[in-house]
Amino acid sequence: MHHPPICMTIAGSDPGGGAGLQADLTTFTRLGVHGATAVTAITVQDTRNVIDFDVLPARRIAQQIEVTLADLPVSAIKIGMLGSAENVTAVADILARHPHIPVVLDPVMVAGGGGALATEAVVDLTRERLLPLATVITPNTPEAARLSRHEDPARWGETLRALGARNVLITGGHALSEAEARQNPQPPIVNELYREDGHMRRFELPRLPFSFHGSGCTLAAAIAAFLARGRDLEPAVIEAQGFMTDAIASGYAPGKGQHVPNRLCPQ
Ligand code: PXL
Repeated sequence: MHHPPICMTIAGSDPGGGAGLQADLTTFTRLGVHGATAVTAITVQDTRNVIDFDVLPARRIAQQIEVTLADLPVSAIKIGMLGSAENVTAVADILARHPHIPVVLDPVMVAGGGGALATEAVVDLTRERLLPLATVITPNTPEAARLSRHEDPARWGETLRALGARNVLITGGHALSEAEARQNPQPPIVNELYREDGHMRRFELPRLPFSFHGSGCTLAAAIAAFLARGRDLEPAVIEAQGFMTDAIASGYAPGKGQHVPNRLCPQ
């Protein structure tokens, strides 16, 4: 029987529905892709900040992924919060056995409101084990600095590619200095795609004067959805950025804190 393309997200839960696997599933659905999930962590947070979280045991996460991959023809995998070093290892071991499935890795370190979602050990193992398995990684600028261990932003992209990520999309949504933030209108968001052919392509997206929760998850999930629909990497990135621009432009604050991208936006 015919069915939509299938994406799997390996991610943590955000009860407010703004980020994490809830963001991934709404993005998949909006983009016409069936969403499968492996839950890695249960966070307790509101639209302002993370209050607490529990991480599931690595064995339970591995089971969710393995049972699903044995049953469903998953066309792309998106990875978000993994929560523990053991989980990074377990996920890397499984991905290494499925080299034909494209992987979009969002190296989640902090929540939109600033709360830590990854330990130093998680960052180190992500660097060593997951980067070499990723079709594309989507770090924001603080994540790119931490993963590459480079102070010079001009070196982040190529360093991350040298560590094994096939393509690197460094997102500039977090990059405003205080002086830039005072400018009116605000400077655009600049994303840089370091491609596997060694070339870099720069994209400018409009910036809105709000702090967003779930934008990194949404972009990475949209790239995975377009890959599952059969796009090559660069067209998938371009279409995902177009979707993000619409979602951000019609974003809203569902609670008392940050805005979320409007993933229900018409396309
Ligand atoms: O956007 C990063 C992120 C990923 N995963 C979970 C989150 C967040 C941000 O808040 O809550 C579960």
